[in-house]
Amino acid sequence: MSRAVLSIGSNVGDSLAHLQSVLDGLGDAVVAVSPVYSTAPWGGVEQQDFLNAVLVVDDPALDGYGWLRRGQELEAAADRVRIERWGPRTLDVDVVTCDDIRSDDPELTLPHPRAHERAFVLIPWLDVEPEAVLPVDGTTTRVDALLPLLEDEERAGVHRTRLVLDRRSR
Ligand code: PH2
Ligand code: MG
Ligand code: MG
Repeated sequence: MSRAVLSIGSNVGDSLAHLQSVLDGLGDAVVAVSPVYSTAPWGGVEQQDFLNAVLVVDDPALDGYGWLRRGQELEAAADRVRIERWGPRTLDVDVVTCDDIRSDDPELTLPHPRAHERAFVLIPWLDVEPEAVLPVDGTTTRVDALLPLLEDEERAGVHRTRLVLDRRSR
């Protein structure tokens, strides 16, 4: 069994449709879907706000690399082009955690090395998994304890919307 937490985001084109394409592509593997958030851009590049959400997914056939590849396929299907680090994109699918795997592989670092700094990941994650934990620098910490460590401004840029992602195949 492999259970992963995915952070999905978009700020180019029909962002809601791009996020929905992930649910459609992953189908029955999707266990939980957070609300959709409108989020101020993280990382210093001036650009449009993002839509972000977090999914919990489960598929016995996929390991961490399997989730990475599935995410990359979905990004490619959304015509994603890599222009600038932390810049605008039609679709980004990031593996935040996969089971209890820890990996230093630059291609797939697990848990995601910046998840704990990003309110746009932590806030929707808590919606779907209030007891979530995340190892940071070797110490496993509750996600609800990580959130207050962020700057007020970081949290204030994350707004819940009324937009809904649909688990159609269930
Ligand atoms: N993704 C980035 C860079 N900055 N900011 C927000 N708010 N949401 C994102 O998904 C995001 C970002 C590159 O992956
Ligand atoms: Mg990303
Ligand atoms: Mg990415």
